[in-house]
Amino acid sequence: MNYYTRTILITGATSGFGRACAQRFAREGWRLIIIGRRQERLEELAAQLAPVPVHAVQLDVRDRDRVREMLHALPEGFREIEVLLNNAGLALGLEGAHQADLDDWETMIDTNIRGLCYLTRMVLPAMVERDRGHIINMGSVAGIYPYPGANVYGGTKAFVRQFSRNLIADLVASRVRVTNIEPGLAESEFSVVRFHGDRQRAGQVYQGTEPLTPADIAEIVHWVTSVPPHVNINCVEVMPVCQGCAPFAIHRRRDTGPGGPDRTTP
Ligand code: NDP
Ligand code: 8X3
Repeated sequence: MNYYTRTILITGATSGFGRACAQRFAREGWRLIIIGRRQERLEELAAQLAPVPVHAVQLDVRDRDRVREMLHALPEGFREIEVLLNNAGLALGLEGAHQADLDDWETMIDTNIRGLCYLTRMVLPAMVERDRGHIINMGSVAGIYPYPGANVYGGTKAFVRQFSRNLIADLVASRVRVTNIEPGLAESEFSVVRFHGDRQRAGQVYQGTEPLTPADIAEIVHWVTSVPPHVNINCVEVMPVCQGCAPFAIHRRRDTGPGGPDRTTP
């Protein structure tokens, strides 16, 4: 137990994994910087966590200048960030690549990749200087395994996976740790966001399953920070027991005989 001597910055703390992580680290006596776009959620969480020291900042991680300003304006007691949890992120849509909304693609790239890079690049120098720190990125099984409709979302998480490994390579001479957490099916607001607010469709994703919970993920995030300082957990891939990996998909055309309707002849 440390009594408010260590600071964690959590992006996307207004819901799901981020909020559960804030609650988990608060229980362990960490100081918290919590970030999200929904101000009322931030206030609600800060009130719930009192008397834990919380610095709440309404911020869109896609806004590079505001990320910089936020870090420069950190109040006394919150300036030494020991853990950066790059959790803010989203999937939008499940359409095939030929039908997907290009604006959705841009939002995912800007949030899951650019936002994560801004925070990492701006927080990292002080960690290297202190020779102490931990970057924890929220990847996904979608960054490892393909599935229909994951197109750009899976691509952003594959970026997070390789970026995390490359950070480990860059930081090998320092005591700064890097971990990529790669969860599978987990119930949060994730699917409501993915389906643009369609709660019924989102509910169907979890119907008849026992998905991971945000508390499960928070437990893992806390665990990777609690191993001895010379140990780096590179990545954690985690699924609920009810999830597995699909076989390769093979599409068989109905009529493949000579001259059949699906046969392409010049
Ligand atoms: P939620 O939708 O419950 O939470 C997402 C969080 O990200 C919210 O706090 C939201 O806050 C924040 N966020 C989104 N966009 C921005 C932005 N531009 N700036 C700042 N904050 C932002 O989903 P989860 O908790 O499930 O997702 C958290 C992470 O985990 C994501 O990166 C997701 O891809 C990943 N993940 C989720 C899985 C799942 O099945 N649930 C599985 C694997 C990975 P606000 O709207 O207030 O800004
Ligand atoms: C979220 C998990 O399988 O819905 O990253 O893509 S999945």
